Amino acid sequence: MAHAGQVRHGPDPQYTCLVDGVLSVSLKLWTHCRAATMVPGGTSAYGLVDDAALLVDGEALAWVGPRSELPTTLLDRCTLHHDAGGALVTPGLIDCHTHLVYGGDRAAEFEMRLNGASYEDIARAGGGITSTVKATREASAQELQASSAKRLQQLIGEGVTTIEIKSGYGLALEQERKCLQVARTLGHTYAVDMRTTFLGAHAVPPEFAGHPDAYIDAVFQMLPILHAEGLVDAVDGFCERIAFNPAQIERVFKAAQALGLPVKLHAEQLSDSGGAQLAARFRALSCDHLEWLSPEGARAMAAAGTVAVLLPGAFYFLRETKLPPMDLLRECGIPMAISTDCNPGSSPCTSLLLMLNMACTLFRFTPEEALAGVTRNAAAALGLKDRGVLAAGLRADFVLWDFQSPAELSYALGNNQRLQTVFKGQVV
Ligand code: DI6
Ligand code: FE
Repeated sequence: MAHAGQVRHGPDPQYTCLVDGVLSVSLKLWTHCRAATMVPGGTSAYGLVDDAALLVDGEALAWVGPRSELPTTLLDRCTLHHDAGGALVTPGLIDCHTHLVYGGDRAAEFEMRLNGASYEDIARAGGGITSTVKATREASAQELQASSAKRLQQLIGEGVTTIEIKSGYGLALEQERKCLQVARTLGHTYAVDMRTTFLGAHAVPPEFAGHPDAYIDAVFQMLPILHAEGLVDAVDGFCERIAFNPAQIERVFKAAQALGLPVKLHAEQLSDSGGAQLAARFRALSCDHLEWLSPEGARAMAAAGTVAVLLPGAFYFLRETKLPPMDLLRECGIPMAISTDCNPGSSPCTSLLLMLNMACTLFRFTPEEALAGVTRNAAAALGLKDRGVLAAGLRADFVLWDFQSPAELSYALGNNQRLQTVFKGQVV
């Protein structure tokens, strides 16, 4: 049984020292742990370091490696020494694809379906994505903030230190702004780094019913305004028969490109519409879902360095049967990430740990691939180079777990054994 968080104070908490030329007021040390650094290419799986030491300088890792190799010059300069009690340490988890800010829920719709109602019955009763758009529009920013905070806290409770939240349930300028502002505020309120993605091209709102191109015109106008307000880190779209076609998405991507914003795409979830090739042409950070990805789409993604984000929660919840082409993704060397897709319609899920398990059981990820999927590759899916592995110079975001081996993170179904989270060098 690990007992993390025991703190031993050094000789002088104000001790000042120099690491790599940077003057620091305090260095913090974690020892008595196994570190799954997730640094690729090493000899050990998971970049595992037994009996590791992690040295934190401010918000960054200053040194990571075997404790026996920690230079005594650095050891002498530590002001705080945390005994990790034999814990497993991983990078902070990254949930790289969520629609976490929304109003209402769709539990009644779920129940109706299980009582025999058809999709049309539900649509006639005002259900589906339209009902979430209505509930989101009706909710005040404060109400959205409160309901979204509960979901966010569940993810943070599982060691999530970076999260992406998409808009896409407002579908009008002031409503999309409200949702993105709520996401930004959540990021300032909780110990988590927030990335916001504009998903104006998620669905055609009721006032544009039958006129998707006119709605894309509106999206085209919203994007620069929201970007100028500092609310947009990336741009996403839903390329699907039931949403927008590649030509419509291309217009949105061109608008993003003109602003220097990176793009991502919900692609090939329910059919192969060539979204992956389109996204690759725009050097997309990621293509997400991908159950119907073709070999041509995969090759285009590989050439563009686009990450595949796989979403086992949506696959499970929609009772899909077409598996993403895992062997093709591996053969093409495409980095694979995993995320909750937290949304009220297709994946009402606030457990990234459950997604690790489902990625293994449903999609046949190895546990090592799964952990890379919520750390190193999830960082790449967000275009972030400063996190996702434990290495000197990167952000000091890491999690202590009461586990022996990293495979337990995927194996321990519904069993969250998080002991401690360190976010930007601070225990939270
Ligand atoms: N793909 C999905 O599965 C969700 N959005 C998307 O682009 C569904 C969203 C919903 O039903 O509310
Ligand atoms: Fe999604």
